[in-house]
Amino acid sequence: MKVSRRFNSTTPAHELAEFQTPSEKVFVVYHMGVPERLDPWPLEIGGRVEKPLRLSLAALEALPKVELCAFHECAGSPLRPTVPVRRVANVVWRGVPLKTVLDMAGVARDATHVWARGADSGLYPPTGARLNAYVKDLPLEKALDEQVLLATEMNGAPLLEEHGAPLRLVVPGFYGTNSVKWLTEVRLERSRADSYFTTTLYNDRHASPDGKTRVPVWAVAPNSLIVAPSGAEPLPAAPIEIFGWAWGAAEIARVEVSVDGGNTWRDAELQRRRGAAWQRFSLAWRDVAPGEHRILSRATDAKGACQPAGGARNEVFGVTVRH
Ligand SMILES: Nc1nc2c(c(=O)[nH]1)N[C@H]1C(S)=C(S)[C@@H](COP(=O)(O)O)O[C@H]1N2
Ligand SMILES: [Mo]
Repeated sequence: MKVSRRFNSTTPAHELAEFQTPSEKVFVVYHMGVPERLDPWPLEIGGRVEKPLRLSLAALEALPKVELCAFHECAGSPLRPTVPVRRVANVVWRGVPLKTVLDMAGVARDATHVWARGADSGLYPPTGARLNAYVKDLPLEKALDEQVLLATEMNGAPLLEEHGAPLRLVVPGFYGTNSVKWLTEVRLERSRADSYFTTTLYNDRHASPDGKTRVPVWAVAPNSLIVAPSGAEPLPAAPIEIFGWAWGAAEIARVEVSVDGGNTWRDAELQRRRGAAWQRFSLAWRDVAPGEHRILSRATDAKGACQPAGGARNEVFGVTVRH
């Protein structure tokens, strides 16, 4: 395994001004390292299918492709699932819908989950575990969503090695951990994958009502961040545009902004969602008093789920600014 300079990189919120995040600002995360490129690349579709397939990259290239723009969010360290990292981007992906190849292989009637395997293996430094693959799983229903891609391109260019070249899964609406890079195998199964990264790590207890049931780190909870003002520089003269991005598995229906550390909240203007992309919010802040201010943003999705004040990876975002 190779380790690149951008291992677990995070782009600060104030650098995420563009709707489409330029590739050099897209965070890079991997657990064990970047695997050597295999040639030919072995993509297998197996398990509970009518006809197992082995597809070359050329055969995959020949299938109809889809392009879509989707937010991409890392869930943060699986060892610290309640610590927010706001490692997020908004990316244009291009590839063949996973559904196309699952239909070619024929989904068996008893299949319920898709297991996806990456070519990387080795030491996971935070726990000392040695693993023979990166394996994740998805409910079959999600895997059959036409937006789930076998992606070969990112932001209009071939995937970079560190982003999973030559082939990765992209699962819009689910945390980045599910978008398996360096994808070599897709299996249909009747249960969740019994892998280190599915059933040992990446299961939240804190997210369940009783605090004990394990909730897979799949669908992204509503979240937001403030791009400007940044806190790095003194504030310009009023009115100041407070702006940022909000995203989640469900469309965000409302973003509130506080300029007094959460005592009072104002509704921000919010763009409607396009596809699975993040949504811009903004608020003109006119009554800016001299001194220090704590600005917060809080997103609520169309199902009524709201960012909590603390204790979760999607807790309310804050930035401290001076005037
Ligand atoms: N094969 C493989 N795929 C992987 C990972 C990994 O360690 N190995 N890390 C996952 C995690 S935790 C995230 S957040 C995303 C990051 O994708 P990016 O580096 O392209 O932004 O890849 C996911 N896919
Ligand atoms: Mo991640």
